[in-house]
Amino acid sequence: MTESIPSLTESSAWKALEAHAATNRALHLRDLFAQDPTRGERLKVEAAGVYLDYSKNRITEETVKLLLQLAEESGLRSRIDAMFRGEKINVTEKRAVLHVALRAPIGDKILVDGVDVVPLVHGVLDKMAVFANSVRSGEWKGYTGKPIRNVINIGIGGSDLGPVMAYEALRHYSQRDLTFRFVSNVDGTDIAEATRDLDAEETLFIISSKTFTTLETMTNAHTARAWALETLKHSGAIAKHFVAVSTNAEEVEHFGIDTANMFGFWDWVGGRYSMDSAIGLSTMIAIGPDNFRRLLSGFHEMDAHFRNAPFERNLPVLLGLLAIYNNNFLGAQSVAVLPYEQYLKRFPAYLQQLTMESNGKHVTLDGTGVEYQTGPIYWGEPGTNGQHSFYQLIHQGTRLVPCDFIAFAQPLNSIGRHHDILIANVFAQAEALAFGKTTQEVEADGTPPWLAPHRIFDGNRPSNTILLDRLTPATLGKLVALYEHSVFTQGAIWKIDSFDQWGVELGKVLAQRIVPELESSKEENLKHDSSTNALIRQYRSIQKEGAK
Ligand code: G6Q
Repeated sequence: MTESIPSLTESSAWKALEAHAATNRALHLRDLFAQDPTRGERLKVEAAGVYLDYSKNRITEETVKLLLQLAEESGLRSRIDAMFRGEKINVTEKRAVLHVALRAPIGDKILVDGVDVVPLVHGVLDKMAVFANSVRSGEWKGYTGKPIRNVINIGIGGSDLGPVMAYEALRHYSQRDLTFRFVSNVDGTDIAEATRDLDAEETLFIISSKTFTTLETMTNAHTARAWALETLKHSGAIAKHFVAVSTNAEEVEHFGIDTANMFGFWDWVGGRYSMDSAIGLSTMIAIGPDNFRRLLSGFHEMDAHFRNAPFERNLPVLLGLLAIYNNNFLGAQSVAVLPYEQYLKRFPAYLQQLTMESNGKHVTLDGTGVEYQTGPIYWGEPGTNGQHSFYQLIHQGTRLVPCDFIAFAQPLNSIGRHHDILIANVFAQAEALAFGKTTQEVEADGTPPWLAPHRIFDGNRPSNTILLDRLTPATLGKLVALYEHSVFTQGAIWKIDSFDQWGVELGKVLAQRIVPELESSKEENLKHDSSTNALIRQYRSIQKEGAK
């Protein structure tokens, strides 16, 4: 039982923000910029090598003041301290939330139930480094004596999205003679395509699963084992071709993996917050232990900034507060994440889980239904591709879609004018969204009156621009931590548990019930609703036809 908590909507800051937003609705970014020529230089924060321009939001200094007041009144400061102290702030699962301990430097002390976890974290990192180096150097041999050339991570959700995003993001730094693949879906196509052109003698599987009981992962792991044994024949080969990342040693052993080749983590690491734990083993093999430590130091730099910087200069706090303003006071339902960096092509998918699994909640910590919108929908694609597909709706549609533009000043592949063109586009998009194109401007172009309405851009569409110097392991760590803590900030203000995920349970349970019904040839009484029953019958009859 958790004690009841005060209503957010009754707080004076919330009420003041409601009144403020009502009067501010008439403001246009064109006017805000015209009235204050230094706005773009002032409404920005630069810290930990990250430049956040938030001036193109529909806000004034009063808005920021009220949002900061909301943060104070919501007890954000004490929530941050509680997380860093290792308190069990994941109340429904009675767990500490300590992904920040995964990147704490040696010498820091973070206690969970009286035990300092920092040496444990570094112990696992060291073990990962030895293993990663032996695979990278070719010293680790497969069962038939060949070095490993292919690494396949099998995992799903938090045990997949972080590794695949980080691999893609840091591909520039990866050892190019190794092939990396990521299998997550229980759809057999995923594992079939991942293995079809590989030689089992040169392939290493990393079975990444915190619980080691997840249906999709275990189904894929067993298929991988059968695939490997088809070539390698002997069960003794498993020890050379399968390693595990898990918290469940018993199940790992049961699967047949030597626990000497198991890399552990802890129940205080949530799946979607685990890419920098042993779940990052594939990342470490790809980029090497030194780069992995640089990634961790980037995370840590943002952690320290989040913990120590005053809220008015605190990047994650501001990003979170702006998201709250757009969501709760301007009625925006989503946030578009638009990285202008091809290597970040999986970053929006990664953020979807981080943000939506964390903050897609309908009750507060004490179980009371919320009276306000919680987590917005995060979505996106890399620029400039998105400009030629869905940006139309962002510019001229009827919905308000706040955008987070992410860009790097220096390219990793410097080719001709590509980078200047890329960055010109990102700046231009934010400019176009904010300022639009007026009737006069359209008419001045010589547009005939009948066409003019179609060519007008209202503008006043909010965006943040996040600019970093260069995509490196360290800057990736900073970027991920920035969003992790922005999610934390929003969840703390909404008073929800950002660290549980009960919403994914029901479908899993129902699927377990339906599997045998699909496989059964008996016409037993199906006890679902009429729609589900009919779908099951239809599936069976198509299957039967196919089998003829
Ligand atoms: C993340 C979720 C979820 C989890 C997967 C995989 O926060 O808990 O996405 O990561 O369900 O779970 P396992 O790692 O236990 O296989």
